[in-house]
This record gives sequence, C-alpha cells and structure tokens, in this order.
Amino acid sequence: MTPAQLRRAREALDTFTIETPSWGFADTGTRFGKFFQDAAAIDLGDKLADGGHVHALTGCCPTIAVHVLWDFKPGEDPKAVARLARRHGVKIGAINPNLFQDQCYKWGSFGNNDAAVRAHALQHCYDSVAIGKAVGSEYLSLWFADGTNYPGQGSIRERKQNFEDSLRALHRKLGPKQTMLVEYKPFEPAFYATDIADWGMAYVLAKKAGPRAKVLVDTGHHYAAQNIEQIVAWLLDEDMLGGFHFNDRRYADDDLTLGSIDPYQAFRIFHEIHFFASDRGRMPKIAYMIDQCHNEKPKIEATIETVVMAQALYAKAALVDHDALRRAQAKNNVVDAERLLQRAFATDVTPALHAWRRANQLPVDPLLEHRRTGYARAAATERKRRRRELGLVQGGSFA
Ligand code: PSV
Ligand code: MN
Repeated sequence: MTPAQLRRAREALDTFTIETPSWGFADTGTRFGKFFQDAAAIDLGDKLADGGHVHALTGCCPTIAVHVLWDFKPGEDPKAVARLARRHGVKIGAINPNLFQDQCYKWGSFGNNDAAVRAHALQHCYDSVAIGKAVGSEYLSLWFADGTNYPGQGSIRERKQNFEDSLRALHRKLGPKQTMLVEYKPFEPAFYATDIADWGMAYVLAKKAGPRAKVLVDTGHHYAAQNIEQIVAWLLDEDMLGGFHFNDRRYADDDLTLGSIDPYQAFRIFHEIHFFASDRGRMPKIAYMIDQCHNEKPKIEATIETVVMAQALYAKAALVDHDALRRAQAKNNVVDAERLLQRAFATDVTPALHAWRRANQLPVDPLLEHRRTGYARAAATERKRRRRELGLVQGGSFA
C-alpha cells in the first residue's frame, strides 16, 4: 500500500462500526434440526458477554441487536438490560420485534385480515418502541414473515393497505431519536407472495409511514442474479437507505459468514457507499449490522471472521480513485473504470488494518487473540454446567 492508500484506508476504518446480532451467539440450525455447541449463549446475559468480548477484540462492534421475544423475558426491566450491556462494554442496538412465532400470526401480522391480530402485532411493536426508548436504542428493525402461499389466497392490495395503516400508526410512536427500518425478503416462510417482497415495496411502505422510516437491505434477501449494489445506489440517492443485514449465500437466504462466497459483492456495495460519500461530501448514516446464523462454525469465531472481513472490504472499497473513476465514466472508458474497482479490490489492506488496530490498542489478529484468551473454552465449561443446573435441554434458548 502507498502511504496515501494507507491513510485513506485508516480514515475509512475510523468511520466504520458494525452491529452484532444477539441471535448469532445462540444455538441455531436449519428447519431440519440443530446441532448444539457447549459454548453457545443460553440467555441474553451470555449474548451480551459474547458481543462485548467481540467488541473488545475488534473495536468496531459497540452495539448488539436484540430480538424482543428471544431476548426479553416478560416483565424484564429494559434499563437493567441496558446496564448489563454497559457492564460488558457495549450498548443495545436495533430492537427487533418478533411478529412471526406466535400462533396468532398464522395468517400474518400487519398484513392479517383480522383486525384483532393486527392490533396485537401493533401493540407488540409499541412495546418494542418503548423498550428501545428505555435502552437508548436508535433503531426499530422490522421484518415480517407475512405473505400468502397460494394464488388467490389473500387480497394482495388489501394486505398492502393493512401494512400501510399499521406502519403509519407505528411511526407516530417513534421517539425523536428512533428510526424505523423496513426489511424486505422475496421468499420464506411465504412462498407465493411475501407482503414486503422487494426493495420497491419496502420503499413505498417506508415513504408512506413517515420521514423516519427507511429501507433495510439484508444481502441474503434477493434473487440470485439481482444487482444488490444498484439497489443500494438508488436507495442512497433517494435518502432511503437505513441499514444492512450482512451475510453471504450461495443459494437463498443461507446466512453464511460475510465474504465466504462472494467478497466482491460486499466490496461493490461498499464502493457505492464510498462513491456516494465522495460525490456528496458526507458519509451517509447507515446502520451496518450482521444477520447470520453460525450452525457449524464456533459462533464467536464466525462473528469475528465476519467483522474482520467487513472491515477489510470496507477499507478496500475506500481505495477506489473516485476522481479517476469520474473521468473514466465521463469518457465511457469501460476498461479503465472497471480496472479502478478491480485494483482496489485486489489491494492487500492488511497493513492498514494492523496499523489501525495498533493505533487503537487492539490485537492485530482478533481471531487468534480470541483463541489465545481461552474465552470459548471457559464459556463452554460454565454454560454446560449451568444448563445442567437449570435442567435446560440444549438449544433451549431461542434463535
Ligand atoms: C429473516 O430472515 C431475518 O433476516 C430477519 O432480519 C430476522 O429478524 C432475522 O432474520 C432473524 O431471524
Ligand atoms: Mn435480516
């Protein structure tokens, strides 16, 4: 790396944080079953401890996303949870209401044709907003499993209107510091018409809900050939990009670790963000989050791998020479324009990552340092014992 590249990459790293998901530390599986890990988090305390450990090693994961039903026991004091997070050196990040597991949601939540169920779902979201205010969270992150499985099953327009009404009502409850993120997904669990199937639908609903509603892009929630960075560029240009759920995939919503299959995809997304920032003279406010399930890899290792990969790809994307790119684009010089991206992608940014970590008193290799601490071994021993004492069947925690 040249000294200028080194400086640029380090400055980029200064602006980058990424949120870890509480559910990424717990036992997860596919719908065919779960394979348990002794060190998997049992409860929210464990998840916050694991997330705090990841932040202590990487220095760029100061918040942890929580899922209300999986993480908050009924009657749990959110302020006590916020204090616990602080003790682990982190804060509570996005609040994710759970609108898909109760039996009452068989026909949907906000899209349900039963007003009583819609009211129940809305109340759960109001409660989630209140939790968010109590813990000082900036984001309410909404994903809906709503949809229909067969043609003719429901009125697509009526379901859309039900969504509009509920999201508008929910937006009115947001505090001045809260942003509502609307996530989309084209398939699963509904397999005919998911109610919020793509970014256009999420955009329309967010626009109608109010100014503090934005779109959330989960990289796994697209058709295989879809150009995700183009969606990102459009949302940026419309000031409607609220955040990301990062993960990688080979087939569908596989929730693999970021960059394990296609690192160039994440690079191209980050490039659009850096290019936008360079055009506008300001970095947009975006909630970078991870949404992965680590079914086979040790959970903390998989999380650290993801964070480190995200930092590397973000730093590489910062190295694209934007002035040269604008010149190449103005002349329709396709080859040179593409080479600028490829050259940045091929740059080894390890020296910048190491220098940034050293400057922030962090281990240069967070994964090796994690192994050296023996954290996972100790957690496995303690959690195994605690599961026995509590009489818990492994995997008793949600997610
Ligand atoms: C759904 O697939 C999703 O991406 C949503 O963001 C959920 O909140 C998350 O996964 C966890 O199940
Ligand atoms: Mn997601």
